[in-house]
Amino acid sequence: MNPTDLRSDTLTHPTPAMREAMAKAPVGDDVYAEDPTVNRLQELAAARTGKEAALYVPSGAMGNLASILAHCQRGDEVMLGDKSHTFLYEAGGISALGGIHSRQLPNQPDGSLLLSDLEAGLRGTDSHYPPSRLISLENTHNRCGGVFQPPRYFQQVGEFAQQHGLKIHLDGARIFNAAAAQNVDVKAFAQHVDSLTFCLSKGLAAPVGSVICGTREFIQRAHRQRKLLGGGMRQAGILAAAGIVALETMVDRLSEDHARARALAQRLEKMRGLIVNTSSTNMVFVSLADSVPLSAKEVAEKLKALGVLVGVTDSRQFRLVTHYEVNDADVERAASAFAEVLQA
Ligand code: TLP
Repeated sequence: MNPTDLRSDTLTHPTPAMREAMAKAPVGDDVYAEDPTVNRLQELAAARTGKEAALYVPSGAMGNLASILAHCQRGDEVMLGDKSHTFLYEAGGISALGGIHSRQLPNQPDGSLLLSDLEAGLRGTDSHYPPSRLISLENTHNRCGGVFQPPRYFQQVGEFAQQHGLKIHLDGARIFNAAAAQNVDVKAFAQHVDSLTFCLSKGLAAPVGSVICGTREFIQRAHRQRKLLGGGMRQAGILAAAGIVALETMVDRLSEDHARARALAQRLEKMRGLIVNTSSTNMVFVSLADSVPLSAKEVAEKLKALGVLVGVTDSRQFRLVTHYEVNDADVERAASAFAEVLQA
């Protein structure tokens, strides 16, 4: 029996339809922009987000990095959340490779940055300061619990950025989850930002890749950065074909993952020894109560022995992520395994 893998939605495998599309995909050299399948994916992504153009990149981390490098010069400052993926989990790429200074502002429980913090974070023109150039947002917000911010928030930050001559990048790795949770179109977010990256290889189940979307001129600059980072791929249509299937067939089912995350949270919150910290979209963050003598790592080992894999986010906390390969029986299996390990 396959394990129930709740560690991440990145663990999904390509669907049979994706494998078939990959096998049949017409391909060319994408560094020459001659791969018809990559070109089709990029056109589809641009149309979906309401942007002029799009660029296929190997990963979400490269999407964010190439975008931020395309917006900023060395020494420029980006304002971003202290719990943002770019700040915490992208190996410090923006500073290591771009010389870009990061200004970390506190992420609020919904993953947003307060307008008052952005205002206070603005640098003046004094030559002591790095120039404020960019605001980087994240929706859904991973480390804040898979939580989401509404389109209205993006409108407000968009107006603020315009007033102050700043650009906005959105790490929309899971932007389709944010849209599904609020029953809105992704354009509702995209229209207020200068660039966004979304991932095909998370809840949408494609094996590889993310897409950067923005103006044609911005995408040309991001294209140069992708090359600089070694992300220019050749017959990448083999991979992009799965991305097309992901966009065309996997977006509308995301609310199923959200319903299962809710069902799982409801089961877990009734258990002695567990505290559900957050449950939103396809993620549940849950902590061990003080009464539990085991660490999260030890509990995770015991769950593994029962066929349930969970993410350990700190010494007392887990992240559980639902996705295409998690069905109702998996939710039941995960809840029962927690009950057995904690004797709750
Ligand atoms: N997130 C991964 C881990 O790196 C934590 C996960 O399992 O959730 N932005 C956001 C919001 C992400 O959650 C991730 C991946 C990325 C960017 C980076 O994407 P990849 O892994 O494709 O580089």
